[in-house]
Amino acid sequence: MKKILTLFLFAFIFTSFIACDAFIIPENISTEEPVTDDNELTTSKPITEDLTSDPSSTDVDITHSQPFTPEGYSLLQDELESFGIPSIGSVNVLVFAVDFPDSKHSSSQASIDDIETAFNGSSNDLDFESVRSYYQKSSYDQLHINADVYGYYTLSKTASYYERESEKYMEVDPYTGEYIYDEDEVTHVESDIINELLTHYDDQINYSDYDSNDDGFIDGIYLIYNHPSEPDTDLWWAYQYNYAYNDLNQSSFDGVSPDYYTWASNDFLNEGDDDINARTYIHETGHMLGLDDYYDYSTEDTYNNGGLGTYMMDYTIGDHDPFSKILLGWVKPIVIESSATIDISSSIESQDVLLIIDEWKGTIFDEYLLLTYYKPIGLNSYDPEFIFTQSGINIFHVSAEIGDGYLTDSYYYSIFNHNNTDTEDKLIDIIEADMNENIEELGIVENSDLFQEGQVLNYSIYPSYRWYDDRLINFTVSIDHITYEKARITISYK
Ligand SMILES: [Ca+2]
Ligand SMILES: [Ca+2]
Ligand SMILES: [Ca+2]
Ligand SMILES: [Ca+2]
Repeated sequence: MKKILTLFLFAFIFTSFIACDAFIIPENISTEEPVTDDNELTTSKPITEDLTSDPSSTDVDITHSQPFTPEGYSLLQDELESFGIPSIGSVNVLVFAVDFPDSKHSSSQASIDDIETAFNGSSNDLDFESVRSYYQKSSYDQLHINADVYGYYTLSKTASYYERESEKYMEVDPYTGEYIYDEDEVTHVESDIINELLTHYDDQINYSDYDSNDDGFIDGIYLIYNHPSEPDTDLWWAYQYNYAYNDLNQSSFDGVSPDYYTWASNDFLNEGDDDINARTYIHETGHMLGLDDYYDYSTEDTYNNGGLGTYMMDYTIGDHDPFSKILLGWVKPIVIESSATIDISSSIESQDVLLIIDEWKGTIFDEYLLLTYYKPIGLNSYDPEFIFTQSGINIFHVSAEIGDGYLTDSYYYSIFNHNNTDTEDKLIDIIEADMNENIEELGIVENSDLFQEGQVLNYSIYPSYRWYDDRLINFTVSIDHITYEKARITISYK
Protein backbone atom coordinates (compact mmCIF):
# COMPACT_ATOMS: atom_id res chain seq x y z
CA MET A 1 0.00 0.00 0.00
CA LYS A 2 2.77 2.40 0.99
CA LYS A 3 4.58 1.79 -2.24
CA ILE A 4 1.47 2.39 -4.31
CA LEU A 5 0.87 5.63 -2.49
CA THR A 6 4.43 6.76 -3.03
CA LEU A 7 4.23 6.03 -6.71
CA PHE A 8 0.89 7.71 -6.88
CA LEU A 9 2.28 10.81 -5.20
CA PHE A 10 5.43 10.83 -7.28
CA ALA A 11 3.50 10.50 -10.47
CA PHE A 12 1.33 13.46 -9.61
CA ILE A 13 4.20 15.63 -8.52
CA PHE A 14 6.20 14.78 -11.57
CA THR A 15 3.24 15.17 -13.84
CA SER A 16 2.78 18.59 -12.43
CA PHE A 17 6.49 19.25 -12.51
CA ILE A 18 6.77 18.78 -16.22
CA ALA A 19 3.85 21.10 -16.64
CA CYS A 20 6.35 23.77 -15.72
CA ASP A 21 7.56 23.45 -19.30
CA ALA A 22 4.59 25.61 -20.02
CA PHE A 23 6.48 28.39 -18.36
CA ILE A 24 9.96 27.77 -19.70
CA ILE A 25 9.35 28.93 -23.20
CA PRO A 26 12.30 29.04 -25.58
CA GLU A 27 12.66 32.56 -26.85
CA ASN A 28 11.91 31.81 -30.46
CA ILE A 29 8.48 30.46 -29.66
CA SER A 30 5.87 33.11 -29.90
CA THR A 31 3.31 33.19 -27.16
CA GLU A 32 1.96 36.49 -28.39
CA GLU A 33 -1.66 36.59 -29.24
CA PRO A 34 -4.28 39.25 -28.96
CA VAL A 35 -5.85 39.79 -25.60
CA THR A 36 -9.55 39.23 -25.91
CA ASP A 37 -12.52 40.99 -24.50
CA ASP A 38 -14.19 38.46 -22.30
CA ASN A 39 -17.61 39.87 -21.97
CA GLU A 40 -18.83 36.52 -20.71
CA LEU A 41 -16.58 36.70 -17.69
CA THR A 42 -18.76 39.11 -15.80
CA THR A 43 -21.68 36.73 -15.64
CA SER A 44 -21.02 34.96 -12.33
CA LYS A 45 -23.71 35.39 -9.76
CA PRO A 46 -23.51 37.62 -6.71
CA ILE A 47 -23.37 35.63 -3.52
CA THR A 48 -24.60 38.03 -0.92
CA GLU A 49 -28.10 36.62 -0.36
CA ASP A 50 -27.71 35.29 3.17
CA LEU A 51 -25.32 37.93 4.44
CA THR A 52 -27.39 41.08 4.69
CA SER A 53 -29.86 39.40 7.01
CA ASP A 54 -27.19 38.58 9.58
CA PRO A 55 -28.29 40.37 12.77
CA SER A 56 -24.77 40.58 14.18
CA SER A 57 -23.65 42.74 11.25
CA THR A 58 -25.19 45.72 13.05
CA ASP A 59 -22.03 46.06 15.14
CA VAL A 60 -19.97 46.88 12.06
CA ASP A 61 -17.67 49.87 12.53
CA ILE A 62 -19.43 52.58 10.54
CA THR A 63 -16.17 54.24 9.58
CA HIS A 64 -15.62 51.27 7.30
CA SER A 65 -17.81 49.79 4.64
CA GLN A 66 -20.04 46.77 5.21
CA PRO A 67 -19.01 43.44 3.69
CA PHE A 68 -19.69 43.67 -0.02
CA THR A 69 -19.36 41.73 -3.24
CA PRO A 70 -17.33 43.78 -5.70
CA GLU A 71 -18.18 44.16 -9.37
CA GLY A 72 -16.27 45.03 -12.49
CA TYR A 73 -12.79 44.00 -11.44
CA SER A 74 -10.31 42.36 -13.80
CA LEU A 75 -9.91 38.57 -13.86
CA LEU A 76 -6.90 36.40 -14.66
CA GLN A 77 -7.81 35.94 -18.34
CA ASP A 78 -8.20 39.73 -18.71
CA GLU A 79 -4.60 40.12 -17.59
CA LEU A 80 -2.90 37.23 -19.41
CA GLU A 81 -1.37 37.84 -22.82
CA SER A 82 -2.87 34.55 -23.89
CA PHE A 83 -4.82 31.60 -22.55
CA GLY A 84 -6.42 28.54 -24.07
CA ILE A 85 -9.82 27.63 -22.66
CA PRO A 86 -12.13 30.51 -21.65
CA SER A 87 -13.08 30.11 -17.98
CA ILE A 88 -16.83 30.59 -18.42
CA GLY A 89 -19.22 29.30 -21.04
CA SER A 90 -19.54 26.25 -23.28
CA VAL A 91 -16.27 25.19 -24.84
CA ASN A 92 -15.57 22.47 -27.40
CA VAL A 93 -12.10 21.01 -27.24
CA LEU A 94 -10.35 18.56 -29.54
CA VAL A 95 -8.85 15.31 -28.28
CA PHE A 96 -6.63 13.32 -30.63
CA ALA A 97 -5.52 9.84 -29.64
CA VAL A 98 -2.36 8.97 -31.55
CA ASP A 99 -0.06 5.99 -31.85
CA PHE A 100 3.18 5.38 -33.69
CA PRO A 101 4.38 2.85 -36.30
CA ASP A 102 6.74 1.44 -33.64
CA SER A 103 4.29 1.80 -30.74
CA LYS A 104 0.91 0.71 -32.05
CA HIS A 105 -2.20 0.77 -29.94
CA SER A 106 -3.34 -2.66 -28.72
CA SER A 107 -6.48 -3.85 -26.98
CA SER A 108 -4.65 -3.96 -23.62
CA GLN A 109 -4.22 -0.18 -23.71
CA ALA A 110 -6.72 2.57 -23.02
CA SER A 111 -9.43 2.48 -25.65
CA ILE A 112 -11.11 5.38 -27.40
CA ASP A 113 -14.14 4.66 -25.20
CA ASP A 114 -11.94 5.05 -22.10
CA ILE A 115 -10.63 8.38 -23.38
CA GLU A 116 -14.17 9.47 -24.22
CA THR A 117 -15.18 8.62 -20.62
CA ALA A 118 -12.15 10.42 -19.14
CA PHE A 119 -13.17 13.63 -20.90
CA ASN A 120 -16.96 13.50 -21.23
CA GLY A 121 -18.09 10.87 -18.72
CA SER A 122 -20.54 11.56 -15.94
CA SER A 123 -19.35 11.39 -12.32
CA ASN A 124 -20.84 7.90 -12.04
CA ASP A 125 -18.66 6.60 -14.85
CA LEU A 126 -15.41 7.28 -12.96
CA ASP A 127 -14.10 6.90 -9.41
CA PHE A 128 -13.22 10.61 -9.35
CA GLU A 129 -14.50 12.81 -12.17
CA SER A 130 -14.14 13.34 -15.90
CA VAL A 131 -12.67 16.59 -17.23
CA ARG A 132 -16.20 17.69 -18.05
CA SER A 133 -17.90 16.72 -14.75
CA TYR A 134 -14.99 18.11 -12.71
CA TYR A 135 -15.11 21.53 -14.31
CA GLN A 136 -18.88 21.65 -14.21
CA LYS A 137 -18.74 21.12 -10.42
CA SER A 138 -15.67 23.20 -9.63
CA SER A 139 -16.97 26.17 -11.66
CA TYR A 140 -20.45 25.96 -10.07
CA ASP A 141 -21.89 25.03 -13.44
CA GLN A 142 -20.36 27.98 -15.28
CA LEU A 143 -17.78 26.15 -17.43
CA HIS A 144 -18.96 23.36 -19.72
CA ILE A 145 -16.20 21.52 -21.53
CA ASN A 146 -17.21 19.15 -24.30
CA ALA A 147 -14.47 17.04 -25.86
CA ASP A 148 -14.66 15.62 -29.37
CA VAL A 149 -12.41 12.59 -29.45
CA TYR A 150 -10.66 11.31 -32.60
CA GLY A 151 -8.32 8.38 -33.15
CA TYR A 152 -6.35 6.34 -32.75
CA TYR A 153 -4.50 7.91 -35.64
CA THR A 154 -1.10 6.44 -36.53
CA LEU A 155 1.45 9.21 -36.97
CA SER A 156 3.76 9.22 -39.97
CA LYS A 157 6.94 9.07 -37.90
CA THR A 158 8.12 6.65 -35.25
CA ALA A 159 8.11 7.20 -31.50
CA SER A 160 11.89 6.85 -31.49
CA TYR A 161 12.19 9.61 -34.13
CA TYR A 162 10.06 11.97 -32.02
CA GLU A 163 12.03 11.10 -28.91
CA ARG A 164 15.31 11.96 -30.64
CA GLU A 165 13.96 15.25 -32.00
CA SER A 166 12.54 16.16 -28.62
CA GLU A 167 15.87 15.54 -26.92
CA LYS A 168 17.55 17.87 -29.41
CA TYR A 169 14.88 20.52 -28.86
CA MET A 170 15.11 20.33 -25.07
CA GLU A 171 18.90 20.24 -24.89
CA VAL A 172 20.25 22.89 -22.56
CA ASP A 173 23.75 24.28 -22.20
CA PRO A 174 24.90 22.96 -18.82
CA TYR A 175 26.74 26.19 -18.04
CA THR A 176 24.32 28.89 -19.19
CA GLY A 177 21.05 26.98 -18.84
CA GLU A 178 20.03 28.25 -22.29
CA TYR A 179 18.43 26.13 -24.99
CA ILE A 180 21.06 25.36 -27.61
CA TYR A 181 19.11 23.87 -30.52
CA ASP A 182 19.56 25.18 -34.04
CA GLU A 183 16.25 26.36 -35.49
CA ASP A 184 17.20 25.15 -38.96
CA GLU A 185 17.95 21.63 -37.81
CA VAL A 186 15.48 20.98 -35.02
CA THR A 187 11.78 20.68 -35.26
CA HIS A 188 9.15 20.99 -32.52
CA VAL A 189 7.68 17.52 -32.15
CA GLU A 190 4.21 18.23 -30.77
CA SER A 191 3.69 21.13 -33.18
CA ASP A 192 4.59 18.85 -36.09
CA ILE A 193 2.12 16.30 -34.76
CA ILE A 194 -0.60 18.94 -34.41
CA ASN A 195 0.03 20.05 -38.00
CA GLU A 196 -0.21 16.49 -39.28
CA LEU A 197 -3.43 15.86 -37.34
CA LEU A 198 -5.18 19.09 -38.29
CA THR A 199 -4.28 18.49 -41.93
CA HIS A 200 -5.48 14.89 -41.82
CA TYR A 201 -8.83 15.73 -40.19
CA ASP A 202 -9.41 18.99 -42.06
CA ASP A 203 -12.17 17.51 -44.26
CA GLN A 204 -14.00 16.07 -41.24
CA ILE A 205 -13.65 18.92 -38.76
CA ASN A 206 -14.57 22.57 -38.98
CA TYR A 207 -11.91 23.93 -36.66
CA SER A 208 -13.65 27.27 -36.27
CA ASP A 209 -16.19 25.40 -34.07
CA TYR A 210 -13.38 25.09 -31.51
CA ASP A 211 -12.71 28.78 -30.93
CA SER A 212 -15.54 29.66 -28.55
CA ASN A 213 -14.17 33.12 -27.70
CA ASP A 214 -13.44 34.05 -31.35
CA ASP A 215 -9.84 35.07 -30.74
CA GLY A 216 -8.60 33.19 -33.82
CA PHE A 217 -7.09 30.35 -31.79
CA ILE A 218 -8.42 26.87 -31.13
CA ASP A 219 -9.28 26.89 -27.40
CA GLY A 220 -7.75 23.54 -26.51
CA ILE A 221 -6.12 20.53 -28.15
CA TYR A 222 -5.31 17.38 -26.17
CA LEU A 223 -2.83 14.91 -27.65
CA ILE A 224 -3.18 11.50 -25.96
CA TYR A 225 -0.28 9.39 -27.14
CA ASN A 226 0.13 5.65 -27.07
CA HIS A 227 3.54 5.26 -25.47
CA PRO A 228 4.50 4.35 -21.91
CA SER A 229 4.98 7.37 -19.68
CA GLU A 230 8.66 7.64 -18.77
CA PRO A 231 9.35 10.20 -16.05
CA ASP A 232 13.06 10.40 -16.90
CA THR A 233 12.44 11.57 -20.48
CA ASP A 234 11.34 14.99 -21.63
CA LEU A 235 8.82 13.77 -24.16
CA TRP A 236 7.00 10.84 -22.59
CA TRP A 237 5.28 12.70 -19.84
CA ALA A 238 2.37 15.13 -19.39
CA TYR A 239 2.51 18.87 -19.85
CA GLN A 240 0.75 21.86 -21.28
CA TYR A 241 2.58 23.91 -23.87
CA ASN A 242 1.99 26.15 -26.87
CA TYR A 243 2.04 25.45 -30.60
CA ALA A 244 5.43 26.66 -31.83
CA TYR A 245 4.83 27.81 -35.40
CA ASN A 246 2.21 30.55 -35.13
CA ASP A 247 4.79 33.27 -35.81
CA LEU A 248 5.35 31.64 -39.21
CA ASN A 249 1.83 32.67 -40.20
CA GLN A 250 1.13 29.44 -42.00
CA SER A 251 -0.96 27.50 -39.57
CA SER A 252 -4.53 28.52 -40.25
CA PHE A 253 -7.13 25.77 -40.46
CA ASP A 254 -10.67 26.92 -41.27
CA GLY A 255 -9.50 30.41 -40.28
CA VAL A 256 -8.22 29.49 -36.82
CA SER A 257 -4.81 28.42 -35.52
CA PRO A 258 -3.69 25.94 -32.89
CA ASP A 259 -2.11 27.33 -29.73
CA TYR A 260 -2.66 25.78 -26.28
CA TYR A 261 -2.32 22.02 -26.11
CA THR A 262 -1.88 19.28 -23.55
CA TRP A 263 0.42 16.36 -24.29
CA ALA A 264 -0.15 13.27 -22.13
CA SER A 265 0.24 9.51 -22.33
CA ASN A 266 -2.78 7.22 -22.31
CA ASP A 267 -0.96 5.59 -19.36
CA PHE A 268 -2.25 8.34 -17.08
CA LEU A 269 -5.74 6.92 -17.52
CA ASN A 270 -4.56 3.84 -15.64
CA GLU A 271 -2.83 5.57 -12.76
CA GLY A 272 -3.68 4.56 -9.19
CA ASP A 273 -6.59 2.29 -8.31
CA ASP A 274 -9.22 3.98 -10.46
CA ASP A 275 -10.73 2.21 -13.43
CA ILE A 276 -10.30 5.39 -15.45
CA ASN A 277 -8.24 8.23 -14.00
CA ALA A 278 -8.65 11.66 -15.61
CA ARG A 279 -6.84 13.69 -12.91
CA THR A 280 -3.78 14.48 -15.01
CA TYR A 281 -5.96 15.83 -17.83
CA ILE A 282 -7.96 17.84 -15.26
CA HIS A 283 -4.76 19.37 -13.87
CA GLU A 284 -3.42 20.24 -17.32
CA THR A 285 -6.77 21.81 -18.14
CA GLY A 286 -6.05 24.18 -15.23
CA HIS A 287 -3.01 25.36 -17.21
CA MET A 288 -5.12 25.66 -20.39
CA LEU A 289 -7.26 28.09 -18.33
CA GLY A 290 -4.16 30.07 -17.38
CA LEU A 291 -3.58 28.83 -13.81
CA ASP A 292 -0.09 28.41 -12.37
CA ASP A 293 1.21 25.37 -10.54
CA TYR A 294 1.10 25.83 -6.78
CA TYR A 295 3.61 23.18 -5.79
CA ASP A 296 7.26 23.89 -5.19
CA TYR A 297 9.48 23.19 -8.24
CA SER A 298 12.58 23.86 -6.19
CA THR A 299 13.23 22.91 -2.59
CA GLU A 300 16.84 24.10 -2.91
CA ASP A 301 15.97 27.58 -1.69
CA THR A 302 15.88 28.25 2.03
CA TYR A 303 12.47 29.97 1.92
CA ASN A 304 9.17 29.51 0.10
CA ASN A 305 9.04 25.73 0.30
CA GLY A 306 6.31 23.14 0.28
CA GLY A 307 3.95 24.84 -2.18
CA LEU A 308 0.28 25.03 -1.32
CA GLY A 309 0.13 21.51 0.10
CA THR A 310 -3.08 20.24 -1.51
CA TYR A 311 -5.75 21.02 -4.15
CA MET A 312 -5.78 20.53 -7.93
CA MET A 313 -2.96 22.88 -8.97
CA ASP A 314 -0.60 21.35 -6.42
CA TYR A 315 -1.34 17.67 -5.90
CA THR A 316 -3.62 17.06 -8.87
CA ILE A 317 -6.40 16.17 -6.46
CA GLY A 318 -9.49 17.74 -4.90
CA ASP A 319 -11.31 20.87 -5.90
CA HIS A 320 -9.65 23.99 -7.25
CA ASP A 321 -8.65 26.29 -4.38
CA PRO A 322 -10.70 29.46 -3.77
CA PHE A 323 -7.97 31.77 -5.11
CA SER A 324 -8.04 30.02 -8.49
CA LYS A 325 -11.84 30.21 -8.51
CA ILE A 326 -11.69 33.96 -7.91
CA LEU A 327 -9.06 34.35 -10.66
CA LEU A 328 -11.27 32.49 -13.12
CA GLY A 329 -14.45 34.37 -12.18
CA TRP A 330 -16.23 31.32 -10.76
CA VAL A 331 -16.74 33.04 -7.41
CA LYS A 332 -16.85 36.65 -6.36
CA PRO A 333 -15.35 37.16 -2.93
CA ILE A 334 -17.17 38.82 -0.06
CA VAL A 335 -14.78 41.65 0.74
CA ILE A 336 -14.21 42.47 4.41
CA GLU A 337 -12.34 45.70 5.21
CA SER A 338 -13.98 46.53 8.53
CA SER A 339 -15.22 44.63 11.57
CA ALA A 340 -18.01 42.19 10.79
CA THR A 341 -19.59 38.92 11.78
CA ILE A 342 -20.66 36.76 8.92
CA ASP A 343 -22.08 33.31 8.28
CA ILE A 344 -20.65 31.29 5.39
CA SER A 345 -21.49 27.93 3.89
CA SER A 346 -18.93 25.42 2.64
CA SER A 347 -17.08 26.08 -0.59
CA ILE A 348 -18.43 22.83 -2.04
CA GLU A 349 -22.06 23.76 -1.38
CA SER A 350 -21.82 27.49 -2.02
CA GLN A 351 -19.65 30.18 -3.60
CA ASP A 352 -18.87 31.80 -0.22
CA VAL A 353 -15.30 33.06 0.13
CA LEU A 354 -14.20 35.90 2.42
CA LEU A 355 -11.48 38.24 1.18
CA ILE A 356 -10.06 40.09 4.19
CA ILE A 357 -7.91 43.11 3.50
CA ASP A 358 -6.96 46.51 4.95
CA GLU A 359 -8.51 48.35 2.04
CA TRP A 360 -10.08 46.97 -1.17
CA LYS A 361 -8.49 48.79 -4.09
CA GLY A 362 -10.75 47.39 -6.79
CA THR A 363 -8.43 44.53 -7.72
CA ILE A 364 -7.92 40.89 -6.81
CA PHE A 365 -4.26 41.28 -7.81
CA ASP A 366 -3.28 42.37 -4.32
CA GLU A 367 -2.25 40.95 -0.95
CA TYR A 368 -5.04 39.67 1.30
CA LEU A 369 -6.34 36.72 3.30
CA LEU A 370 -8.96 34.36 1.88
CA LEU A 371 -11.20 32.32 4.15
CA THR A 372 -13.44 29.39 3.24
CA TYR A 373 -15.41 26.74 5.07
CA TYR A 374 -13.79 23.49 3.90
CA LYS A 375 -15.71 20.21 3.88
CA PRO A 376 -14.33 16.82 2.80
CA ILE A 377 -17.28 16.17 0.50
CA GLY A 378 -17.87 16.25 -3.25
CA LEU A 379 -14.64 16.98 -5.15
CA ASN A 380 -12.77 16.95 -1.82
CA SER A 381 -13.85 13.43 -0.83
CA TYR A 382 -11.23 11.50 -2.80
CA ASP A 383 -7.49 10.92 -2.27
CA PRO A 384 -7.58 11.25 1.54
CA GLU A 385 -3.79 10.88 1.86
CA PHE A 386 -3.27 14.27 0.25
CA ILE A 387 -6.20 16.37 1.32
CA PHE A 388 -8.02 17.43 4.49
CA THR A 389 -10.38 14.71 5.68
CA GLN A 390 -12.16 16.85 8.28
CA SER A 391 -14.22 20.00 8.10
CA GLY A 392 -12.80 23.32 9.23
CA ILE A 393 -11.93 26.82 8.23
CA ASN A 394 -9.16 27.16 5.66
CA ILE A 395 -7.37 30.51 5.71
CA PHE A 396 -5.01 31.46 2.89
CA HIS A 397 -2.45 34.25 2.62
CA VAL A 398 -2.47 35.44 -1.00
CA SER A 399 0.04 37.79 -2.56
CA ALA A 400 -1.19 38.19 -6.13
CA GLU A 401 0.34 41.47 -7.26
CA ILE A 402 1.13 41.57 -10.98
CA GLY A 403 4.46 42.93 -12.15
CA ASP A 404 6.06 43.10 -15.56
CA GLY A 405 5.50 39.44 -16.30
CA TYR A 406 8.65 37.39 -16.25
CA LEU A 407 10.66 37.56 -13.04
CA THR A 408 14.30 37.74 -14.04
CA ASP A 409 15.53 36.15 -10.81
CA SER A 410 13.06 33.28 -11.02
CA TYR A 411 12.88 30.45 -13.52
CA TYR A 412 9.16 30.18 -13.00
CA TYR A 413 7.27 32.03 -15.73
CA SER A 414 4.19 33.83 -14.40
CA ILE A 415 2.49 37.20 -14.58
CA PHE A 416 2.53 37.33 -10.78
CA ASN A 417 5.28 38.91 -8.70
CA HIS A 418 5.19 35.83 -6.48
CA ASN A 419 5.04 32.13 -7.16
CA ASN A 420 5.06 29.00 -4.99
CA THR A 421 8.55 27.99 -6.08
CA ASP A 422 11.29 30.53 -5.59
CA THR A 423 10.11 34.00 -4.62
CA GLU A 424 10.60 35.24 -1.07
CA ASP A 425 6.86 35.01 -0.37
CA LYS A 426 4.36 32.61 -1.84
CA LEU A 427 1.64 33.47 -4.31
CA ILE A 428 -0.77 31.39 -2.21
CA ASP A 429 -0.06 29.88 1.17
CA ILE A 430 -2.23 28.04 3.69
CA ILE A 431 -1.97 29.55 7.18
CA GLU A 432 -1.50 26.51 9.40
CA ALA A 433 -3.75 26.63 12.46
CA ASP A 434 -1.39 24.21 14.24
CA MET A 435 1.52 26.62 13.60
CA ASN A 436 3.97 23.71 13.05
CA GLU A 437 4.86 24.77 9.46
CA ASN A 438 4.69 21.20 8.24
CA ILE A 439 3.52 22.36 4.83
CA GLU A 440 6.82 24.24 4.45
CA GLU A 441 8.70 21.17 5.66
CA LEU A 442 6.82 18.30 4.04
CA GLY A 443 4.79 19.89 1.27
CA ILE A 444 1.53 18.38 2.43
CA VAL A 445 -1.41 19.51 4.55
CA GLU A 446 -2.70 17.90 7.74
CA ASN A 447 -6.15 18.25 9.32
CA SER A 448 -4.75 20.37 12.15
CA ASP A 449 -4.00 23.12 9.60
CA LEU A 450 -7.72 23.92 9.50
CA PHE A 451 -9.05 26.43 12.03
CA GLN A 452 -11.72 25.16 14.41
CA GLU A 453 -14.32 26.77 16.66
CA GLY A 454 -12.73 29.03 19.28
CA GLN A 455 -9.47 29.61 17.41
CA VAL A 456 -8.48 33.18 16.60
CA LEU A 457 -5.88 34.15 13.99
CA ASN A 458 -3.62 37.00 15.12
CA TYR A 459 -4.46 36.25 18.76
CA SER A 460 -4.24 32.63 19.92
CA ILE A 461 -2.98 31.49 16.52
CA TYR A 462 0.06 33.41 15.23
CA PRO A 463 -0.39 36.25 17.76
CA SER A 464 1.63 38.74 15.68
CA TYR A 465 0.66 37.87 12.15
CA ARG A 466 2.18 40.10 9.47
CA TRP A 467 1.72 41.13 5.86
CA TYR A 468 4.72 40.35 3.67
CA ASP A 469 6.07 43.89 3.97
CA ASP A 470 6.36 43.15 7.69
CA ARG A 471 3.46 45.32 8.87
CA LEU A 472 1.41 43.69 11.63
CA ILE A 473 -2.08 42.91 10.37
CA ASN A 474 -4.60 45.07 12.22
CA PHE A 475 -7.47 42.60 12.57
CA THR A 476 -8.21 39.28 14.22
CA VAL A 477 -10.15 36.48 12.57
CA SER A 478 -12.15 34.47 15.02
CA ILE A 479 -13.97 31.21 14.36
CA ASP A 480 -17.08 31.72 16.51
CA HIS A 481 -19.15 28.69 15.71
CA ILE A 482 -19.28 25.86 13.18
CA THR A 483 -22.35 23.76 12.38
CA TYR A 484 -22.78 21.43 9.43
CA GLU A 485 -24.64 24.13 7.51
CA LYS A 486 -22.73 27.30 8.42
CA ALA A 487 -19.61 28.70 9.98
CA ARG A 488 -19.82 32.00 11.85
CA ILE A 489 -16.71 34.16 11.55
CA THR A 490 -15.93 37.46 13.25
CA ILE A 491 -13.33 39.81 11.86
CA SER A 492 -12.37 42.54 14.35
CA TYR A 493 -10.32 45.48 13.13
CA LYS A 494 -8.33 47.32 15.76
CA1 LIG B 1 -11.90 21.78 -41.89
CA1 LIG C 1 -9.98 30.69 -28.72
CA1 LIG D 1 11.02 26.58 -3.05
CA1 LIG E 1 0.57 21.96 10.07
